Amino acid sequence: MKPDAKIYVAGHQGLVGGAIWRRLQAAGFKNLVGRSLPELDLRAQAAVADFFGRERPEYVFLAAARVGGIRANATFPADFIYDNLMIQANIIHQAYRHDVKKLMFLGSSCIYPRLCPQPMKEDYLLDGKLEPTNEPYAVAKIAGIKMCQSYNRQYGACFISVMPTNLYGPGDNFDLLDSHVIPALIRKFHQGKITGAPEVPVWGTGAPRREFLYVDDLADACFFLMERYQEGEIINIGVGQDIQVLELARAVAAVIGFKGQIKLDPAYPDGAPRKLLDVSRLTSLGWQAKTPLPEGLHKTYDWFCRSPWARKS
Ligand code: GFB
Repeated sequence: MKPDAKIYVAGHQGLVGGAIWRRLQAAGFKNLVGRSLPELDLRAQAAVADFFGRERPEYVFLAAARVGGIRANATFPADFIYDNLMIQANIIHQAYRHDVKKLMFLGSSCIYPRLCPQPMKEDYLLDGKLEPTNEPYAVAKIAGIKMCQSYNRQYGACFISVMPTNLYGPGDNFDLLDSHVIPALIRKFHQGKITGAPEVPVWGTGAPRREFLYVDDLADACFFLMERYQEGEIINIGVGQDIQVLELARAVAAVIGFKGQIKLDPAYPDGAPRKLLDVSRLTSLGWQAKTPLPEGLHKTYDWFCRSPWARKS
């Protein structure tokens, strides 16, 4: 990408899009385009066509999506499949129609089968049944991958798909019910600390294992791959290490200074037993995550304390 290239970051106010925007700015790109939801509803076909016609971006990062944690996915399956299918179909199709030079589609590690071998290689896509708590979201993301590959094959487009592992960091959603595990735990332990609660609930059995990538590392990997990766094959982005949910809860409690008990609540679902990505394709290209989990948790907690979320606690 040339320094004056026009780059559209779809979802630039979200966790991922915001981090990609910061990374591009740090690299000196000034011709960045973003639209908030009130300015442009990406589910609306005509509005997206009109936007591409006016702006004519040369590069697109497709980081706009409806996202949420295990409970949000299980509670709003229609929203997760509809919004994501519409957003990505509109953007991918208009990127083709308006000769976008390169597009990056951001997927998710939940595209892989629930019980596939660990760590999960890119080749395991569509090898088995998906995790039921997020199947509609995963199906939408798989459709996005297949759209990119189909436009490459039929029209010679350059649309690449990257699969990030579970993410966290500044700008995350800290809603107690609909967020992912790290922001939920940060807010719960913070509340527990300031109210002096004797215990804080942690959903599920605490046994599942997850891999967590700091969002600025993800943005760095996306920038790296946008410059260097041209293949139609998907590529995983992760750290190559995972942690049990109970261990994670202890680590978050330690960062925050919560001294009470952790109370597991098995009435809530565990979701997939383990999600660890095989990142050898990415490391062989020369990229590696930089932020260890404790450092990322500290940075995220600092951000949380300065955000309006802390005042809601
Ligand atoms: O982060 P999370 O919602 O995502 O949950 P998934 C991860 C694990 O943490 C699950 C447990 O085993 C949860 O039961 N957990 C413990 C909690 N306490 C909490 C809590 O207070 N809040 C939350 N949210 N979890 C999502 C998918 O699955 O991961 C999405 O539903 C997406 O589609 C995303 O792929 C990355 O890893 O289970």
